Amino acid sequence: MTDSPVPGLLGSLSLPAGVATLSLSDKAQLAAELRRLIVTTVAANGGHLASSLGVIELTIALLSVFNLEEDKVIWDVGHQAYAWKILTGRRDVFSTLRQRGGLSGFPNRAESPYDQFGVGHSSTSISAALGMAMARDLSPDPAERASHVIAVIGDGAMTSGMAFEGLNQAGAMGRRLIVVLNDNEMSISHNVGALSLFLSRNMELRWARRFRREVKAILKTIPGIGDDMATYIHRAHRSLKTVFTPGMLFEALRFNYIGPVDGHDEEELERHLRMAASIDEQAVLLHVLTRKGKGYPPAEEHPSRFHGLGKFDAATGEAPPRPASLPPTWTDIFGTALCALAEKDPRIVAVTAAMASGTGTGLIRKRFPERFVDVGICEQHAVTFSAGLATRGLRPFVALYSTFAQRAYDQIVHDVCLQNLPVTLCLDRAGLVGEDGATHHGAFDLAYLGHIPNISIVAPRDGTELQRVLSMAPDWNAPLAVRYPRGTAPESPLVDLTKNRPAPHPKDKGDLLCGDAHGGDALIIAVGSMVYPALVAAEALQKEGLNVAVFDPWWIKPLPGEQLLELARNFSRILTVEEGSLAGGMGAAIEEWLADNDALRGQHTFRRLGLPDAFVAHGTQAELRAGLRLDAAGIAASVRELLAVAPTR
Ligand SMILES: Cc1ncc(C[n+]2csc(CCOP(=O)(O)OP(=O)(O)O)c2C)c(N)n1
Repeated sequence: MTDSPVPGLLGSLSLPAGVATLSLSDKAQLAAELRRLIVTTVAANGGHLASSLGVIELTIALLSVFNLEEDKVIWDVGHQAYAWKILTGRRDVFSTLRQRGGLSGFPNRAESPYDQFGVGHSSTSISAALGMAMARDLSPDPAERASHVIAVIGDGAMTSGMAFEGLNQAGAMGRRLIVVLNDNEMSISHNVGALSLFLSRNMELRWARRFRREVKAILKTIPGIGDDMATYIHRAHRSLKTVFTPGMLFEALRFNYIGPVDGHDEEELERHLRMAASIDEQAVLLHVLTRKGKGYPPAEEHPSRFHGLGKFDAATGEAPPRPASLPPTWTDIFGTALCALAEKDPRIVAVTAAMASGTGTGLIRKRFPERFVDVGICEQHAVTFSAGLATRGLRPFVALYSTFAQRAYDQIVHDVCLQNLPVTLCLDRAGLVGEDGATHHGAFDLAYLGHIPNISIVAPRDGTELQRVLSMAPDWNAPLAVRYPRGTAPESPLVDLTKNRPAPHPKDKGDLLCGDAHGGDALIIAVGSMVYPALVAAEALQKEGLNVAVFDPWWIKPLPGEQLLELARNFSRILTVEEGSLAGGMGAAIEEWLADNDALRGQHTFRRLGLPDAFVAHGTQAELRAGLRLDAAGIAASVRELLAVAPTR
């Protein structure tokens, strides 16, 4: 017996080893208890629900068949690993999921020795597992050499080029490796692309179906033999369906294919996992069919809504109503604005990488399906595909989360910027995203874009400015990046962009939002999400008798250089504030610009607020921002400190 706060069989087990000792009926009870614990925890904390519910039996089977002290399980993306966390030593602290100081929402090597590989971004599992398999084979330790390496990857994650790069090498290397393909026919939304058609449970080659229909129609017109021939064609088509199986694809890649197996039948799963483990000297792909949201009716019914969500009522599945007074989110404003612009401009195409709802491009998909493309979890391809569109006169808007666009760095450099193509990168979730944590913060986009020639970068301070920059984008004949954070946007009256296009913002000019350009006690240069907190800070400081100006450069690249030089002449205390990495960020660029122009002199004190040279963990956005002084109180405190420092230069 344990003294776990978790009731039932789950609470009484000694984990992880106890799972393998259970009978099948006990495992069914364990699965039910896991589902309950996961639903109630996610209802209280928010998180990824439907995917985790879909792999409960698979998780129990992995723990039953493999010896986790030796064998290594690598989860792809890791958003589905909640049962894994509970069963591998984190049951009693599972209530802290995604909370500051609590469990991470993803597998994390620092959190548990059973989390063999840190994840959050998709499609890394096969490559990482293959690396581990090679290391195992080189090991002098016989126990290690006998161990198994198992990658568990979803059908959505399998659409990424990186997964195929791993498969390609794994097939050729001929190492012992198990890839479990968790096929629930869903990415966040329905899965896309030719692979998903290939894996489809009702797989029927579309060309074969059309061929049958058309040939049959012709044959029926031939008197005498037509009917017999039509029956023959019908039979031939049925046999085609059995010949073309998903296994063919993987066998062509020199994998041993097993399946498909019912991923909710514990006994079958364990039998097939054992079979997979018994195959030597060849990589095995075990194809498992699961249902996203399994066992929780609201999630089974709405798997996309329950993919990742905030708090909700566990009994009903209903989320608390959104207060009417809450301003729209940045994502909503982006989606609405892009749709309105597309209405007027037939060159506009929206491209996203499996994130239609997350990026707000679902709207344009509905309204102009022919000008919406979901490429699957393929950020690199999304960018180069957009570059191709741009060469032919179209105006692609690539909507990606800042963190996932990291994948496409070379495509942005080589395919977009080097050719100076008019692709607009729309980087959602730029800055601290909150509970998803270190893997998901949009910390680096200013640093990874800022040094690329030809690109312009804007971080609008509110919804009005977001609509302004988006309105400018179709006529911007060069690469443009727009970054905006997760959450609601301040001061965001929606403009009907089909009727009124806001005036373009002048090039090389920023906005002095408060204070006097001729001087004062201090100057705050804040951008994007940090502008409004800076204004609140300035107001508070004003009440203390301090005269603090706030400048929004509007353009992060190219910076409004002349204006900055003039401001530096008039202010000796300067604080820059941005929600992005300090290294390579806006503050660094401003400091370089001023230094290169001999504008920082002995009397200057220059300080930067932003994200440190460390990965920021999870917590609410407000907690994380406050912890890094990226809120009004922190900015005001930093200005006070700035004023207390004697000039150093
Ligand atoms: C590089 C990257 N792009 C986008 C995402 C966002 N994302 C998280 S899970 C997911 C869908 C994964 O689908 P699948 O692998 O089939 O797993 P399922 O949720 O269906 O179990 C996506 C697109 C990500 N994590 N990483």
